[in-house]
Amino acid sequence: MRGVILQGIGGFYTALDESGRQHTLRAQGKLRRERLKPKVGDKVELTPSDGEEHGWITRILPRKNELVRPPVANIDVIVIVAAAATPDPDLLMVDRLMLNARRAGIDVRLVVNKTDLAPDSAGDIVDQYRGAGVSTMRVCADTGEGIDALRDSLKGKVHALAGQSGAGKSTMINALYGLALETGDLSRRIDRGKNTTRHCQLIPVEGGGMVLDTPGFSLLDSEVFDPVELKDSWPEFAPYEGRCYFQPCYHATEPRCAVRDAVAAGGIDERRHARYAALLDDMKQKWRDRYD
Ligand SMILES: Nc1nc2c(ncn2[C@@H]2O[C@H](COP(=O)(O)OP(=O)(O)OP(=O)(O)O)[C@@H](O)[C@H]2O)c(=O)[nH]1
Ligand SMILES: [Mg+2]
Ligand SMILES: [Zn+2]
Repeated sequence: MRGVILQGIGGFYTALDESGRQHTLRAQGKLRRERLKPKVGDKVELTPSDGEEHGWITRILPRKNELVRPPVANIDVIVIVAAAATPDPDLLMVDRLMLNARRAGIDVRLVVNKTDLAPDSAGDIVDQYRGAGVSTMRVCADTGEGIDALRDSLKGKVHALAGQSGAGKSTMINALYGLALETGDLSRRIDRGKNTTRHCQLIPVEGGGMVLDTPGFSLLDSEVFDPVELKDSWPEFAPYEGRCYFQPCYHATEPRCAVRDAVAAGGIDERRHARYAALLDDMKQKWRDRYD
């Protein structure tokens, strides 16, 4: 029998089988010995419980993509949620999430929430991502504005919401699908000293898709790779590739750089380029330290 893992806590997994039944499972010893750890989103072969407390996961089917933190697999779309205000949007974090999604081979979208609080800031964020190869939407999870269009665009897909703590991911999922996930305001978060959402759970929703709520600050670890590859994840640079004086060019501080010229001429957003340069410095450092 086959199923998909919806959640895993303390070595116990919940899987949904093809007929819509849920199973409590553990990973078979064989998988543990091979250090194959099931992830949320994994498609598995399972043996249902035969009256015991749980059944068994006997095989993990090949993954189309996977992430390390949170440990999830087979995600179709990562929806990055940024608040127009409260909290102040951290666009460096947005760019980091976008990079990690792209490196993992997962389609990515940007949704700006809380347009009720700061419509101008929402428009400004969207402007910064023109040409960045990411579709953007503006919504208000509180009033429901834009929520129908967002739901339509995600129909039938396995989608994960990621982004800053307090951006409104859980509120948005509740508005999209009539759920009642726990949400929290800032004071509550500070009381707890962490995110309101604390673990990952895949939830089947109308239309055949599934949604994954993730805690803020997840999905931020990136692998360490040659920094010269970083620019490949900034589609707005692509039209200028090969036109710089130095080859290869990092498009950061080099003279006679076609990308920097485009930034100066207003063809590429200056702030998005500045964040790229910051992430590049970061990756150069990590690359130098990779054997430490
Ligand atoms: N004004 C306004 N407030 C919103 C909107 N969406 C969410 N909020 C509020 O923002 C706060 C944080 O929302 P959550 O949904 O808990 O945020 P989260 O992104 O899930 O946060 P973590 O689980 O900590 O990562 C709550 O008080 C929500 O009521 C919106 O569109 N407008
Ligand atoms: Mg949440
Ligand atoms: Zn260049």
